[in-house]
Amino acid sequence: MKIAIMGAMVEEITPLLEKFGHYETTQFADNKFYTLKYKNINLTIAYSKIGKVNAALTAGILINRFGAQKLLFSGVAGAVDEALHIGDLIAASSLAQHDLDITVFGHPYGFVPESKVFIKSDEKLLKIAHETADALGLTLKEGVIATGDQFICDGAKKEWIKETFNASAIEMEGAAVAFVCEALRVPFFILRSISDAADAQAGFDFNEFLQSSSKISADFIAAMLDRMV
Ligand code: 3QA
Repeated sequence: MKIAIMGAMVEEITPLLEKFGHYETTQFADNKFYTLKYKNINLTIAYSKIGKVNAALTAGILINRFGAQKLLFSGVAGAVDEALHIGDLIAASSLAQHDLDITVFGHPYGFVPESKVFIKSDEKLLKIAHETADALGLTLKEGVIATGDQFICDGAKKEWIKETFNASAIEMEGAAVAFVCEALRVPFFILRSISDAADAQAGFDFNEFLQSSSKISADFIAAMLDRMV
């Protein structure tokens, strides 16, 4: 079984590289891909760099060049749902692009012709995630994750995204990964741990909690992997 684990920033995958210790590094498309064998799994780990274009490129390479048959994303996000606090875990039930706007032609936000607004995460991977949370005694929330090429640090913008997409959390890569995986028929799972509340304080909180929340997410993904071997 070939599995890929992806993050956007180096901080998001460092806990995983440290956990596995040994890996081979391959350079491709101005990026680095870390491959290793873990039990019966051929694992490739990479961080894409920030944003939807980078995320789509890396997801495509993980699938087409490294042969990933499942893709797990680990990282941090801004909370939209007030019930989500720093360090909490949220799994995407579905994902949408909040910055995609051709509404002047009568289409809903996040929609382009021949596509759709929301992409659903793989049910089997969501089930494994909930089993993992139960086994560890952790709370794993599930909700819509909204993605766009903007670091949201503004209450009004956050409210708009919440209302328009019924989103629980926002970030900058998840929906890009989801669309690539859906088109290439690869089951995916997007996990985020909250680093900030996407409000006026978000820049400060993000810097403060990037590392700790990245670790919470990465540890959970590693535990999930152990249920998949
Ligand atoms: C933010 C990272 C990007 O990959 C998306 C973090 C956490 N809080 C968010 C928010 N709005 C949107 N996304 C997020 N990730 C990149 S900017 C910081 C780069 O600094 C999720 C996320 N409120 C690098 C050093 O210069």
